[in-house]
Amino acid sequence: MSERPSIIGPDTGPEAPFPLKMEGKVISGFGRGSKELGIPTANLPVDDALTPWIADIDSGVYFGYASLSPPPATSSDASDASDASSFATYPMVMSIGYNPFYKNTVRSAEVHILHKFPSDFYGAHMRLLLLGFIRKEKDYKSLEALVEDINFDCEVAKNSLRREGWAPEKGVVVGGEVDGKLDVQWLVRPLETSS
Ligand code: ADP
Ligand code: RBF
Ligand code: MG
Repeated sequence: MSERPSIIGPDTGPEAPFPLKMEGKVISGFGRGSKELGIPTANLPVDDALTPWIADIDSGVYFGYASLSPPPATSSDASDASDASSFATYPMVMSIGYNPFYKNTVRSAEVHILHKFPSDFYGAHMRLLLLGFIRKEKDYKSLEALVEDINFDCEVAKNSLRREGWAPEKGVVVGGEVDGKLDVQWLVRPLETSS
């Protein structure tokens, strides 16, 4: 694998055109067994009308934060803010594109959340705050090479997000250690109920 940076962007925080926002309900993907590879990806519908920027950005790998409502229950959850109406926030890596390895004909948006969940969350409302671009999407000679690159993407995201300029205040990100300055209000604001 060719050398690539293990951290993205200046310490001060995200730069234009970021942050970019996207939200929707988690749908079934291509069912290719990403989960069996250890990299489940929560898919969102790609709707150019709701997210006009998506048609204009490069296909490739992005990173940032995802929030989920309702977040799947975890055994250590008793005291945190994960009731049915609130959002929990996690670091994520995301692929936007045609997955040349699989030669898709429609553009997909799929998110691997850097957190181990005890159960699936199809149908949950997911919000995404994209903060940076890691690399363009590639074709691969083998599944192993694809998985190796994705695992490196996860490390890049973790390294990049654990800086003050890229992290919200402590307590907001599940498992987060950094007390940062990033505004993630959009991710956790209450869902608008259609009435
Ligand atoms: P699909 O082809 O339906 O997208 P995947 O094998 O990619 O199937 O699995 C995705 C599903 O796994 C998500 O929709 C979600 O419900 C669940 N899931 C569990 N853990 C994670 C995680 N850490 N990141 C993303 N999705 C996860
Ligand atoms: N698919 C590709 O064909 N090329 C890529 O470069 C690529 N990069 C990805 C990066 C990340 C972080 C993720 C989560 C997925 C990526 N995918 C890519 C999509 C991958 O093919 C898809 O998740 C499969 O379902 C994995 O089996
Ligand atoms: Mg998926």
